Amino acid sequence: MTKIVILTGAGISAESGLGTFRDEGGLWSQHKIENVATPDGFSRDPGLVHRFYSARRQQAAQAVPNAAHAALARLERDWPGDVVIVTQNVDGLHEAAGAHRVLHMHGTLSGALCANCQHRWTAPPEMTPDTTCPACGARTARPDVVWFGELPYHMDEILTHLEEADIFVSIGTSGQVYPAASFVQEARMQGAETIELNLEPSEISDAFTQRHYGPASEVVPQWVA
Ligand code: BJW
Repeated sequence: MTKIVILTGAGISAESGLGTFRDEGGLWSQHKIENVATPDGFSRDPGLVHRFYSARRQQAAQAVPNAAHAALARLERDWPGDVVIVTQNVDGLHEAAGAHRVLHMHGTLSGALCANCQHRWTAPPEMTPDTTCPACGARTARPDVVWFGELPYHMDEILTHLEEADIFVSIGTSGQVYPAASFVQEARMQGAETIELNLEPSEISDAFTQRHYGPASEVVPQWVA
């Protein structure tokens, strides 16, 4: 049974209207990473960080999956072997398209996490520094996402999937953020075929044995077909 492990990044959701990070006009050209995507930035100005994530949460709630998300959900349903999607994305578009085996390594916009007692709950559309934790009552609610310097979620499970992968596919990610950027090497070490599907060659495109470039809504359905 052939096992396919798929890594997705912001590029797969770009055609659903959600901005990428590092493309021209992307989120990191409008906001300083150290202010909105680090624990220190949150400590300095939680209001700014909550505004950044509340706006993205509301935007993601309006977004609909595109043909690339739909193709992966179809692959998961129809493939006779195993298909696992590891996403760096915090939107819920893979699930909205019908995928079930999705590991959100950088968390989700729909989640809230208490920095005091680690309780998790569904985030309201808008959070502020006054949002209280329903478990401990502290005003220490934060988005349940993974910032720089924090350990991504599901790492043990992801590494096991990579060890078992026959095919590793990377879709819509710039290959600039670790540990996701090293997954292709992990998969290669196990002898997997490695495929990059992206708008353009990424920072790590040389590591892939097959490469196809173009918008995800075109190259992903073509690859799945
Ligand atoms: C299209 C398209 C279309 C456009 N169709 N394609 C020095 C060396 C090595 C590592 C480090 C280092 N210093 C620090 C580190 C570690 C650090 C890191 O990687 N830093 C780098 C900047 C160097 N990493 C961490 O801190 C991570 N934790 C960690 O390492 O813990 C230690 C550890 C881990 C494991 C084992 C043991 C120990 C945590 C990283 C957290 C990243 N968080 C963010 C924010 C999440 C919440 C949120 O969404 O706000 O995650 S940052 C941001 O980048 C977000 C993304 O998931 C992530 C990756 O971005 P992505 O998805 O690749 O987007 P872009 O914009 O970069 O690229 C889009 C791509 O799509 C482009 O290629 C386009 O061409 C393409 N595209 N339109 C197809 N239509």
